[in-house]
Amino acid sequence: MSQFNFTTLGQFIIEKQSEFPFAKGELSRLLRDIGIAAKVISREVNKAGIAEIIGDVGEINIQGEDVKKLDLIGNEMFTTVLERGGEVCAFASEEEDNMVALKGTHSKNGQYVVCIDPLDGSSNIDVNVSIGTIFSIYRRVTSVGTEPTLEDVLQAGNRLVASGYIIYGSSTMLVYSTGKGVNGFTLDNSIGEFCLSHPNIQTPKDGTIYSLNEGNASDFPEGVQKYISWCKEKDKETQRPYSARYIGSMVADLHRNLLKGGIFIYPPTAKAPNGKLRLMFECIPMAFIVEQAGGIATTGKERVLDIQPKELHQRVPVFIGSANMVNKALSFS
Ligand code: AHM
Ligand code: MG
Repeated sequence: MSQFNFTTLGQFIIEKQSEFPFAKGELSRLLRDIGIAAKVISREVNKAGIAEIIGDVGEINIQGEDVKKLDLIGNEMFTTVLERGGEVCAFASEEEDNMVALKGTHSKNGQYVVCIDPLDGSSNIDVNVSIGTIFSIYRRVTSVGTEPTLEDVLQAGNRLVASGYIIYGSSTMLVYSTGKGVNGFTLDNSIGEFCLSHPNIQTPKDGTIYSLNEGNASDFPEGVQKYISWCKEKDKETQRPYSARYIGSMVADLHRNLLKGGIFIYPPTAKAPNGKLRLMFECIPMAFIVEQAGGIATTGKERVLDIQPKELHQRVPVFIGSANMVNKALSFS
């Protein structure tokens, strides 16, 4: 293939629009806007080390600007881009207590609702370890032109229109799905474009990686403790012992497991009896991607995408990843 024969995210989105016969282009524009926000956040993430040199968070830097936390920058970036785009009427963010009705000129007429975790893996920001952005898109349930309500946001994952994530790692990648498979794009900084690098991602049915915060093991349910012990046993046929890999950034942990095959678990613990991860901002969007790639995502009791959310910041336990590995883990409980 010629080195000039690449597909950018923008081109790909437009090509795929024909798969939705009645699409008028709003979703395409929205996805393009998310891609733009991702590029700006990627730039800011790459500057993070330098920002520290010129001022600490909460201080005024030498240019007289407030030094903001990266997660707040991400939140502001998305609010601005979505408000200007006009396709979105309401937005909910891990950084905001309540749903935000957007105030752009066309926002009330927007058909879509976006949930976002602008910068996930916050404990890794200051130490140059991969972090990510997670997004999900729903169609509003209230009438276009009216004030959006919480009902527009609190929708089960099985009603998702699209979801995706951006990983700020050794390179920046955007991975998304509109329910017809999963595609991954790598940011080529030299041309400032996300280029299709991982078409039609399928996650292996089996894998040899288990990812969870084992420091909490004494607090885990018995079934999870037994599963971890099983992962560490020697067995040639099932390629055990498995490898333990845990970054502490959900996006990075799941991205690796998606490509290589693996299981990620955040079970209930004494400190977090419903698990730590948020249903709307982390579990649903990642579950959609993993299922679209052929994997499984469950709380241990039910499919993540079938949960009817009760509140914005609801937390749930999660077992997510390669189908055979998740089923095996569940067989211990
Ligand atoms: P955050 O939203 O405050 O960044 O927390 C979410 C992160 C996930 O990315 C990651 O999977 C998890 O917290 C790690 O938690 P722990 O440090 O308890 O292992
Ligand atoms: Mg988060």
